[in-house]
Amino acid sequence: MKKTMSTCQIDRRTFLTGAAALGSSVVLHRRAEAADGVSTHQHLQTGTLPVTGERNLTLLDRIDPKPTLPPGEPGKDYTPVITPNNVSLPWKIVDGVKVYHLIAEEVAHEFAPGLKAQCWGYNGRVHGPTIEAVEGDRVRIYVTNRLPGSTSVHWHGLLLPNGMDGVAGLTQPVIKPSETFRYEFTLRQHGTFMYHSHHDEMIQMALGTTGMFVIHPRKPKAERPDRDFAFMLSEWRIDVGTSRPNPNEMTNFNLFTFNAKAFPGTQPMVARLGDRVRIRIANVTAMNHHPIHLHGYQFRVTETDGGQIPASAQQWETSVLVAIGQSRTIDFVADEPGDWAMHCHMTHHVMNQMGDKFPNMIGVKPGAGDTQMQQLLPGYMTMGTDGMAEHGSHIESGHLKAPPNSIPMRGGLGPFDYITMGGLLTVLKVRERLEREDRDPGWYRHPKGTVASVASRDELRRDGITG
Ligand SMILES: [Cu+2]
Repeated sequence: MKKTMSTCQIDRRTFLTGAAALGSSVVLHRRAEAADGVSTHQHLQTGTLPVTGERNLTLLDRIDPKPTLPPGEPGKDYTPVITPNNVSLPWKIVDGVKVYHLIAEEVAHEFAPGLKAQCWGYNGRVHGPTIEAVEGDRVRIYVTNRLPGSTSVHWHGLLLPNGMDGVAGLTQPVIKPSETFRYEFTLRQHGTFMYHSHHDEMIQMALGTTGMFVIHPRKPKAERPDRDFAFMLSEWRIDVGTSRPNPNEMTNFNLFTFNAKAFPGTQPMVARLGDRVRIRIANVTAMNHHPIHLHGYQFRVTETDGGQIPASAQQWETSVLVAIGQSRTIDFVADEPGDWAMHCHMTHHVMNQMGDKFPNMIGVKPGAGDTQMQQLLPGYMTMGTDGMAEHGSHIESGHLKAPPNSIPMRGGLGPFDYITMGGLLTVLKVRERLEREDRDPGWYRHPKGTVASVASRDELRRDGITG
């Protein structure tokens, strides 16, 4: 037991009322181990600290338990998470405590090539870097406010002392511009969580002040994943030609993002054939739930933000609905090579900067109208009569010019044709061999005969297909 005590814990003894109180925290740990033969962290995870009958336990022990294990180490205690298009927040250990520093500030952010906006984020990023730690770690997070207005940070889903919850006005004063606050608590659970501003929420969150908080289990029940990806879903209103998200928007969002990137700005997930893959998805959009669909695989939904789902209750799915304020974690083995789309299944959420204030052109026959219009407006072209698929490809080919600081309503060039999805679309790239683990391997090269293509006359005749 002594070996696992951190310096920090020793320091914190001074806060306790005496040896009896210290003893009780040790007993607490041992009891938990003895009770079910598993480990303390599972009790901690559910928040059901086995305190019944512990007369010597102080209130401070209960609301702010001290760490009984050394800080978790990447590689040894967990497989570090990959946040596509983002990074994990660096930390250092001071007296057994993991120390982080978040700086809330204005950030010039690119959503996809061609579209930049002045957002609010942390440490030069939108969203903020992923905070990554291990169950049982004690974390100390400094938050410096370089925004023009006051702010605070809430640790969404975390079990912690009330005064560390970050709700400005309710559990703490606001963090004024140029002030730095200290948050400190012991992580009593594992799973996928978030952090976000909890002051002037509608404005600040709409501008990007959110991030992910991943806590790895101290002793995982299941095998560790080989690839562990984390995504935060967001939605924005950025009118064409403007350069700041409009936080007043209530319903008509026109940009939907994975880690604040819209396709084709999304960095793909890369995995080796046979890898155990975990994908964590968190949603702090303002108004929408997102059913995220992965092609080519069935996966198990293994965690909610309430912790691991017992194996007997895990469902096999092909889409997972992530409601606002929730996180969901899915696990599967990447046993099918290829480029597999992962996207929100709400079709308007795979659009970029789409307006809805135009007439329905489906089936309209312009006839000589285009030629007449071109006399007044050179280059005029009626669009949308057979759908909107051509919009992006017209821009790509130079037939249409995108307005300044905007991206096509849909997609980007794929290996075969123009991909008519933007927004909440990314790609899982599974390969037999990877030259570089962290590099996009390019488009998948399909084995001969495995790509859908125009049917030949012989094939049609052979199978009796006419018309
Ligand atoms: Cu969606």
